[in-house]
Amino acid sequence: MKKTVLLSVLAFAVLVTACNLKVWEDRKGEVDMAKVKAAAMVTPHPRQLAWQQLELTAFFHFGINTFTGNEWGDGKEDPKLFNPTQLDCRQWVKSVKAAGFKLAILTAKHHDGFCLWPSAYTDHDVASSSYKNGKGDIVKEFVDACRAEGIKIGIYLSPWDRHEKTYGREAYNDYFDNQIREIFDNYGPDIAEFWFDGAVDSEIKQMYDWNRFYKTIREKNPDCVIAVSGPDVRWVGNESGLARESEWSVVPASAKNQNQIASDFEEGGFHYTKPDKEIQMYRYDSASEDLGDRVSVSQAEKTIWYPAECDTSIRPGWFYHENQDIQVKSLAKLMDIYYKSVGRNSVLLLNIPPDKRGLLHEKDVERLKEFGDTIREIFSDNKAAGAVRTETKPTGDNYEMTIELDLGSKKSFNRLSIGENIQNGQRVEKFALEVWNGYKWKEVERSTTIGYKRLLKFPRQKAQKVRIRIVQARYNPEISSIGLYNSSWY
Ligand code: FUL
Repeated sequence: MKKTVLLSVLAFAVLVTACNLKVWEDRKGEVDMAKVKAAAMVTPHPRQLAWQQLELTAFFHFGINTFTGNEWGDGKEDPKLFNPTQLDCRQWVKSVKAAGFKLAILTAKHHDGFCLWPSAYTDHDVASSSYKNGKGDIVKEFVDACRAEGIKIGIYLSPWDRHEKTYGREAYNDYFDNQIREIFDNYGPDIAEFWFDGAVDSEIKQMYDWNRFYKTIREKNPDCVIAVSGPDVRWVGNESGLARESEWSVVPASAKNQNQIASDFEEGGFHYTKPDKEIQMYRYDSASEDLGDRVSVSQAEKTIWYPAECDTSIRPGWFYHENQDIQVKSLAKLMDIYYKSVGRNSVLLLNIPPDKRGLLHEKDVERLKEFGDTIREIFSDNKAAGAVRTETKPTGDNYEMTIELDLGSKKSFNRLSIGENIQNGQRVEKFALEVWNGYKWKEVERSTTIGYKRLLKFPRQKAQKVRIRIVQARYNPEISSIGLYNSSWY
């Protein structure tokens, strides 16, 4: 009996060690150190930095689908169906604000082409609906609510339009560009994020004039980030809200415009970096696990700052469906998503779909509150606040260094929050958390990238001295923040 227990303990220890070692395993492939170092020098544009610092952003999928029960409308819906009875955008915005969200994005036009504002360019809009006898304007109510609550404004416009007759022709580029202008002129200019969905499932092929749309947005508000099918913010590659174990904000330039042609948009001029065919060779799929690693930046002609956004819905669907009221994600699930998105160098974009009344459902509101309260509770008491910090100079080809914290007295903690000064780039590739157990340093956890923020969960430790050991970096590491927290549940 004793032997079995001993063997199981041993097997478990071997397994844990093996898993730990795997974290630092390098992908096989050619590495060009000059390119790796060059990637460490790539820095964010101020608008990208401001966006990264938001951490939590909200998505509101609301439209004709809310009333038909569809996820993708075909554009043939009767606009009269759109009729929220108790619309209150203030309630949406207040709920997400209370949970710590800093920006909210509204689906002003989804694939069905139905516009939530009275557009001068189509009749397939709120002006043809029953809502306020066609006198309503959801986009206006939404931006007013955001401004009143001090929440940044985001607008989603689907390039794929299943209603608009010009779709598939050059004239559609005029239509779409006009709508972007209309949004900025009527509801801007303080739109902080513009979201161009990459989804399309159509026989009709539209050649989008992306550079024209980007130029319009830059003209209207240079501080606005353009996301997904845009040059500033990258879709993480899944709709589960999960970033990669190693999430790089510096990636090959060919990762841009993942779903479209690989045109390269730059301030002051646009050009095609390579013919499409060649790009395919080094083209990284948006879901590729290796995006941004040493091998991938070594193959890249050029690397760019293109940080990841993790989108997911609090329910199975993006739009509200009554039968999903019992499928609102659990607090545990949301917290797991938080650690694997915000805690992995990404921004979380969480969708909470307003219902037919035009309100966030009570269940979702309650879950949002729990989510916000839990994050606040865990991360409000930093055990490393006021710690004495000493660090060694980076040495060798791997820029190894240690940062030691003396907490003043023994403290208990089981969460680490660590951040790099990304204004100067993202550099750390491998690091470990260690604690002084009285006679030697004990390794608690190994991890890879840090970037803007990395959160680690590990068994509770009690120690006065804590050390971050940077094992491998692309250039001199600059660790700007270290927090230690003690969480009872999540
Ligand atoms: C996808 C769309 O097809 C979904 O309906 C949803 O809007 C999601 C955020 O993006 O591409």
